[in-house]
Amino acid sequence: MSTSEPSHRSGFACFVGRPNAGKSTLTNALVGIKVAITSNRPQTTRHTVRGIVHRPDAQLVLVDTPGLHKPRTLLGQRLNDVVRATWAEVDAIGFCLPANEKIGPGDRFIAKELSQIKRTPKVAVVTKTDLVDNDALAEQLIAVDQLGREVGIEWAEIVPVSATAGRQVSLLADLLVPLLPEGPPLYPEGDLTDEPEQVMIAELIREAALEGVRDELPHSIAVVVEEMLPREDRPADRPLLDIHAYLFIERSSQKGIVIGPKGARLKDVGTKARRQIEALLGTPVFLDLHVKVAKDWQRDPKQLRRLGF
Ligand SMILES: Nc1nc2c(ncn2[C@@H]2O[C@H](COP(=O)(O)OP(=O)(O)OP(=O)(O)O)[C@@H](O)[C@H]2O)c(=O)[nH]1
Ligand SMILES: [Mg+2]
Repeated sequence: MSTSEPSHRSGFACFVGRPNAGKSTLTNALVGIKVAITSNRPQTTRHTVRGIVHRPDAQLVLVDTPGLHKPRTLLGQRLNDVVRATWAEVDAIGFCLPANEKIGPGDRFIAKELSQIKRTPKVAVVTKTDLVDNDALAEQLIAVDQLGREVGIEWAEIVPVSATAGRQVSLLADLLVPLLPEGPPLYPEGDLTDEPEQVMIAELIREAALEGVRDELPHSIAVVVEEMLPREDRPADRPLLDIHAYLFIERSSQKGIVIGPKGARLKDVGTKARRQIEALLGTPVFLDLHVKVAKDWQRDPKQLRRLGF
C-alpha cells in the first residue's frame, strides 16, 4: 500500500459481559440508533445483534451479544453458546463491567474464559460511569486492571464510558478502530444493522412487554411477527401497514399478567410498541397483538426452534 493514501480499516468487535452490564445500550449509542432493545431486566438480548459504525477511516461492526450467565434452561445454554461462538470470529472484544457494581464471580468467570482466547485484543469497558463519583470510578478502574493481572489478560485499553450520558462513547470507537484489520467496508454505506425488519419489530414489541413485568416473566416472553401486509384500498398518500404478531408466554397462569385488567396492559404494550415501530419504518402501523401459550418453551428444543433459537 502506498504511504500517501490513508488506510481504511474494517472488522468486528463484540461486547460481552454479565446480563444488564449495558452492552446493548452502548451498542446503540455507538451506532446512533436503536439496533438492540434494552431493559433493566437481565438477559434482555437473546441473539447477536450487529450494529454498524461508519467513519471516513473505518467501518466498525459491533456485535452485541447476550449476557453470559449461569444457564438454568436450554435457552440459557443456547445463548451462552452464541456468545462463545462470537468470540472466535471477532477482531476485538469489549468486556463490559458496570462502574456501579463490584466485580463479582460472574465477571471473574467471563474474564477467565476470555483469557483463553489469546490472539484477540481485549478492551475493558467500564460502563455506566454516570452512576458513580470520581473516587468510585478510580477504584473500579484499578479493580479492572487487577482482574486482568489475576486471569492473565493484558487489556489493550481500559475505557470508562457512559452510554446514556454520551460520555467517552466516541473515544471508545477511536480505540477500537486501530484493533481492526485494514480492508474495505464490509457493509453498504448507510446500513446501520443487518437485522431483518421483522426481527427488529418483534424485538420492539418484546421490549415494550418487558417494561414493568417482574420476577420470572421477562424470561418467559417471546415475540414472533407472523405477517406484515400493506392494508388494501388505502390512498397512496395514507398507507397503513398491518402487522400481526404473537406474544408467547410459558404458562397460562401468566396470561392475566400480560393482558392486564380488561386488556389494559396488553393495549399499553401495543401502543408503545406501535410508536417505536412507526418511528423505525416511517409509516403508520396497525399492530394486531395476540397472546399465546407455548408451554415451557425455554426448555423445549422443538419450541425453541420454532421461536428461532
Ligand atoms: N445510568 C446508566 N444506565 C445505563 C447505562 N447503560 C445502560 N444502562 C441501563 O442498564 C440497564 C441494562 O442495559 P442493557 O443495555 O439492556 O444491558 P445488556 O448488557 O445489554 O443486558 P443483557 O442484554 O440482558 O445482557 C438498562 O436499564 C439501561 O438503561 C449508562 O451508561 N448509564
Ligand atoms: Mg443486551
